[in-house]
Amino acid sequence: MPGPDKPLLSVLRGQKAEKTPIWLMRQAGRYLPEYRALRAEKGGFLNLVYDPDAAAEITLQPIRRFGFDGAILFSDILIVPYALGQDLRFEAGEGPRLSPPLVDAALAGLEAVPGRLEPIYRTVDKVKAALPPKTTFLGFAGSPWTVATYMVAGQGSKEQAEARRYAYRDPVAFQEILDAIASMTVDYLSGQVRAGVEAVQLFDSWAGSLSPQQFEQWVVAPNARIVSDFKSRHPDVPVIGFPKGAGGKLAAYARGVGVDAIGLDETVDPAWAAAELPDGLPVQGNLDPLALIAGGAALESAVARIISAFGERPHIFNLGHGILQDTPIAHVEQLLKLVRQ
Ligand code: 1CP
Repeated sequence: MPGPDKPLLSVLRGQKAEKTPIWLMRQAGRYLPEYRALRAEKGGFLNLVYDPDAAAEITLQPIRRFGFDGAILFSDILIVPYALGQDLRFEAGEGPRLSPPLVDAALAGLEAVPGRLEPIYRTVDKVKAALPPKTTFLGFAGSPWTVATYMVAGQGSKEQAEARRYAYRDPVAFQEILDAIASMTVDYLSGQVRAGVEAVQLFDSWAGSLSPQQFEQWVVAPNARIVSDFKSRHPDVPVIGFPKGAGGKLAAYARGVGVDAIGLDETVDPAWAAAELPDGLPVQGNLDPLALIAGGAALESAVARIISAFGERPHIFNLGHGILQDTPIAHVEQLLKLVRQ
C-alpha cells in the first residue's frame, strides 16, 4: 500500500500535501543534454522507445537531475496505432508518420500487432527496479480522439481538419476507429500497471478543436469508457485526465469521465478552476511553458499565483503542456526551488 511516503500518489488519492508535488509533462526529452546524447547514439526516437535499457535510462534522467515527485514512462501516444497495425516512423525535423493513413485505407484492413506493446512493459519493469521509493511512477496513453487525429491524417494536422472532415463524412467508421483505440488503450494501460506503474495519465492534446456536441461524443464518452474498463481491472490505480484546450467544458469532462484528477492547460484561470471543478477533485497544472523559459520574476509570480489559487484543493504542480526544447536547465531548477519553498 502506498503510504504518505509517495507525495504525488497521495495527492492523486485526494489528500492535500504540505509541499506541492511536482513533475513536468515531457520532462524526459530534448531540453536535456543527456537525452540528446543518447538519442544521437541510438539514431532516432523509435530506437530509444524500443530499447528498454535506453527508454528506462531516459525515464530516470530527469529524476536523477531534478528529483521530481513523478517519473513518466518514456514512450509515445503513437505506440497504440503501431500496435493496431499502422507503420510508424519519426524522421528528424518531420514529426511522426503513420501509414497507411485511414483517410486512404479502412481500419478493417489493418492487422493488429499487440506484441508491439511488450517492449514498453520491459521498460516499466526496469524503471520500477531503479526508482527512488518516494517517486511515483506514471504510465500514460493518448485518448481516442487525439490518437485518431494522427491515425486518420497519418501525421499531425492543422486544427485536426482531416479527422473532423472524415467524421462528418463517415461517422460510423470514425466511431469504429475510436472504439478500436479505446480497447487497445485499456489493454496497454493495464499492461503498464501489471509491469509496475502506479497511476496513469490520458493525454487528449487536441480536445480543444471540437464543438460541445463532438466533445461529448469523442472526448467524454470514449474516455469514460476507458476509465470504467480500466477501473474494473485496477480499481485502486488513479487516472489523470488531460483534455487540453477544453476550457469551459472542463467541468463536464470531470463529471462525465470519472477521472481521479484533472490536468489543466495554461489557458485555464486557476481561480475559475478552483471554484468550478467538483469539490475535492485533485488538479494538476498549469504553468505556461513560456513562463518557464522566461524565468526570473515572471516565473516567480506565475508560480505564486498558481500555488495560492489551488491552496484549498489537492494540487500537483505541472506545466500547462509539454516542456519546450529551449527551456534552460537553470529555470527548471528555479521552478523546483519555488514550488518546494
Ligand atoms: O527526440 C525527439 O525528436 C522525439 C520527441 C518526442 C518525445 C521526447 C516525441 C515525438 N515523443 C516523445 C515522448 C513523449 N510523448 C512522452 C514521454 C516522455 C515525457 O513526457 O517526458 C509523452 C507523454 C508523449 C506524449 C505525446 N506524443 C503527445 C501528447 C502530449 C502532448 O505533448 O500534447 C502527443 C500529441 C505526441 C505525438 C508526438 N510524438 C512526438 C512528436 C514530435 C509528437 C507531436 C507531433 C505533433 O505536434 O503533431
